[in-house]
Amino acid sequence: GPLEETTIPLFFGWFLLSPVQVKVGCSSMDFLKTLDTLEAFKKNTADFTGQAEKEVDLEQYFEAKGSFHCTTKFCNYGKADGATEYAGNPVVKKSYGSVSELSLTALFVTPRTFGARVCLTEEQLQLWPADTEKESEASIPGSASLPAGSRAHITLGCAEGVEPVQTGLDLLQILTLPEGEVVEEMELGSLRYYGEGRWMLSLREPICAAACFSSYYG
Ligand code: 2AM
Repeated sequence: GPLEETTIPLFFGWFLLSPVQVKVGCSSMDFLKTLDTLEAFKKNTADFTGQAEKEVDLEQYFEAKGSFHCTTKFCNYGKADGATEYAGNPVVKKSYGSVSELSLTALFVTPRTFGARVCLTEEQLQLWPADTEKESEASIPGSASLPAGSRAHITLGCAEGVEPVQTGLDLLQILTLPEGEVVEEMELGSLRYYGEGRWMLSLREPICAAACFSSYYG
């Protein structure tokens, strides 16, 4: 009946607990504020504005997309491939409601998205669907060869008109490129440029964020 049909959520993931929502929000805003004042960034704003050396206010450029979380499986209420299997996986059921620490190891910015890379533990990887990185091979050649968990991220913001699904694709794309040159040593870590408006800051100290494994129905 209709009751059973509605039990699969929009997505499963780790949802940051409220105190760390604030911490991650502040650190990421600090990064944006600094990034758009750097000479290296200012020289390369055309990918954001379409105009050479026009100033960009990154804090205005990205819109927040709901509360911070790291999606494990997008289920689309059961319509996505593998959704039913994932929801029924014993590890998923057993872990539901548990809290663990997410390790945020990098922040990245592209003309489309702003995100944090998440480095999953062996235990957290058990909740990561095996073919996640393979699904994007057609649009991002080379992504299928990346280690499982490479796409794990938190969407921190999206440019106008961009859907959050883009953040993971932008991350995978950066990871398939040769490592960019370090353009700036920042207080938070080393900033690299990957061309076409793609920036990644490897954090000196990963941000530890307590998060609850759960799901979102919307
Ligand atoms: P995100 O994980 O990059 O933020 C609801 O739309 C959530 O599901 C968002 O968090 C979004 O992106 C994620 N999402 C939407 N469509 C998706 C897809 N096709 N594959 C993976 N994640 C998706």
